[in-house]
Amino acid sequence: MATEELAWKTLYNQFMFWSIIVGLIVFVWMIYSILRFRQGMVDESTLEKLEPGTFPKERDNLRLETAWVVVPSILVAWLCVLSWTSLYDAWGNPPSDEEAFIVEVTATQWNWAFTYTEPIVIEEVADGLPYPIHLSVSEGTILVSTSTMDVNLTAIWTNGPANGQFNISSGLATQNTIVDLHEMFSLTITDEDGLQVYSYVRYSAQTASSGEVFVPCDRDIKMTMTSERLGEADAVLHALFLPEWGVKEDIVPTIETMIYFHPYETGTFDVVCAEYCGMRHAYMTGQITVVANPDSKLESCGGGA
Ligand SMILES: [Cu+2]
Repeated sequence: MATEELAWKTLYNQFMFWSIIVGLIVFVWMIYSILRFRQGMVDESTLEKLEPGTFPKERDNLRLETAWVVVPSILVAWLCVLSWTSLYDAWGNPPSDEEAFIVEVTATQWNWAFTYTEPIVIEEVADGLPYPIHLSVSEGTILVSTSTMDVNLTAIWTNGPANGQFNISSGLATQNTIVDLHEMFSLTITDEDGLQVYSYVRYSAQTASSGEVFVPCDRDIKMTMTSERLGEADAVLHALFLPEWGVKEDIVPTIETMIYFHPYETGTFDVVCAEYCGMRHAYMTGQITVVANPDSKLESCGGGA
C-alpha cells in the first residue's frame, strides 16, 4: 500500500477511535444525567438554592477542572500531530506538472467541464473473449490484429467528422486513412452476431467533456480549476469534491485553484459540488472514471500481474 494511502487510513482509524471514546463518555454521562435527575427523581427541598450569576465557590474541585482542561488538550494536540502527515500529503507536496496527468476543470452554473491536456485512451474488451485484439492507431493507419483467422469481425470508427467501417476476416486488417490525432478517435468491433467485443476511445489533448472525466490509474492526477460565467449565469463559488479520495477544494472566480490525488484502482466514482452555488447546486454532479494504465505495475490498475 502506498504511504500516503496508509497515512490517510491511520488518520481515519485514529479519529474514529477517539471520536467513539469521547462520544461514549459524553452520551453515557448525558443519558445517566437525564434519567437520574429528571423531574420527580430528586427531593427538591434537599437541593441547595443556587443563585443565578453566583459561582458556588465552595463546590469547586480544582483537580477535576484541571483534568477536563488537560486531558482534552492533550487529545486535540495528539490529533493535530497525527493529521500533520496527511495534511502535508494533501496540500504541501503537489506533483510536478511534468509527471502528473493534468485535467483543466471549468465549473459553471451548473456544470463541470473537463479538458484534457494530454491524450487518454479507454480500451474495453468483452469479458471472456477467447482471442486477443490489438489495435494500433497512427496518423496514417488503423491496424487491427487478432490471433485467430476464424473470426469475422466488423470495425466501425469515428474520428472527428470522419468515420468509416471495415471487416477483419483473416486475423488482420489495415485501414489506410488520415487519422487526425487532435480529434477524438473511437473504434468499436462487433462479431458476426452483432455483439460488441471491443471498444477503444482516444480523447486527444484539448478535448473537453461535460460531467464525465477519465483519468489513468496509478498516476498522480492534478486538476487545475476555474469558475466561469455561462450565459447570464455569473461565475460563482464552487468546490470540487471527490469522496473516493477524500479531496475537496474551492473553486473561486478569478483564481485558479488546484487539487491532486493518486488513484490505485480502476472504477467509476462520484464528482460532486460541495459549495452551495445556486438553485441547481444539488444536481451539479459528475463522474470520474479511472481507466487501466498499461505502464502501471499494479494489478488493480490493469498492469502486469
Ligand atoms: Cu457548484
